[in-house]
Amino acid sequence: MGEIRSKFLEVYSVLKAELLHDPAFEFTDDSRQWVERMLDYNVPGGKLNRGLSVIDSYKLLKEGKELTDDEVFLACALGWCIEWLQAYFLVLDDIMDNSVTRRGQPCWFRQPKVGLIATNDGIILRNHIPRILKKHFREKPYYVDLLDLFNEVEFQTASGQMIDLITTLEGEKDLSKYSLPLHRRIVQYKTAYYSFYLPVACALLMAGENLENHINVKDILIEMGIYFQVQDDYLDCFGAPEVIGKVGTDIEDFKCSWLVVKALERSTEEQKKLLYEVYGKADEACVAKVKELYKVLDLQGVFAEYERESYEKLVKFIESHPSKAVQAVLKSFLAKIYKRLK
Ligand code: DMA
Ligand code: MG
Ligand code: MG
Ligand code: MG
Repeated sequence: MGEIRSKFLEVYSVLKAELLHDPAFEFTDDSRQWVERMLDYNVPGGKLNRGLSVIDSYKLLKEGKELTDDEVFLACALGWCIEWLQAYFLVLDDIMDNSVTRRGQPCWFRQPKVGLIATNDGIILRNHIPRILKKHFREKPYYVDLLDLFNEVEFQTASGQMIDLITTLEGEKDLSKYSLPLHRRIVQYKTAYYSFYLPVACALLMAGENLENHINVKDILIEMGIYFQVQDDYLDCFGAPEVIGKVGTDIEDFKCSWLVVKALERSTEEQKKLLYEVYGKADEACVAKVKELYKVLDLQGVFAEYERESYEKLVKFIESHPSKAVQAVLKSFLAKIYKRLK
């Protein structure tokens, strides 16, 4: 395991121990065990890309200067705040998307004795973030900006989730509303801000920067986040469940996925008619028909082309940035996700 990764995981244990002894709550053995199990189940089991990116980005912004132990700890703590935010969104997303597995194990709400208690666990996860920030950042000059950043990004993500969900309302399912601009709007809000802008924005604040001076960095990261969610949509159908750790539900859920938008664009009238009949049904045969059509329309090829084009565009966009340090941050991000299989 990389040195940063093991340091990062050490900090998880520290933060967890602090939260399990939070003086604002009189824990009983039962309640402490519940929170510990809930955290271990939902927070550290992912790729940790978002969290680790804070440390990577901060290092690159410091242009090779050795970080102090304190700086490493703080960058890790911010990274974990993003992983906590992600855990909160995923616990609730899996309920709303009626998903079965996540990160190679049953979704939290599917655990015996959890069920809809998972909604409150989501709220607990969300509330841990300001507690971590208060404990470790209260005295920092950028504390208010940090709180504001997490609040803004949470709002943007929840708003993206809302538009993702209301397009699938029973009785209002309408494929004719699905288009690239709608898809873009959904994924920009539900994914790009928290997954891409947030880690870099955290690193910039720690480095003493004013976020208002970095609007172009934000624009590049949003484009990268959109590309990342197109990959997620693609993997939902074409990824290997044992690699991505989850079984796709976008077709059953009538999601405005990049794949269905592309399928609509490329279908003949007859193929469209079929899609209108079978898309969004929790029925194996219907799902199989959608997947068959995706194959006939060569969406795998269309995606490969999209992936190549996006990569080239992003590299050009990054290279237009005046700062080499910022370019390095953005390029390291892009390298992590290009052609990802999970
Ligand atoms: C996820 O969208 C967005 C958030 C904010 C969790 P999604 O439902 O496509 O994610 P996943 O495929 O991981 O369930
Ligand atoms: Mg989901
Ligand atoms: Mg979802
Ligand atoms: Mg998905």
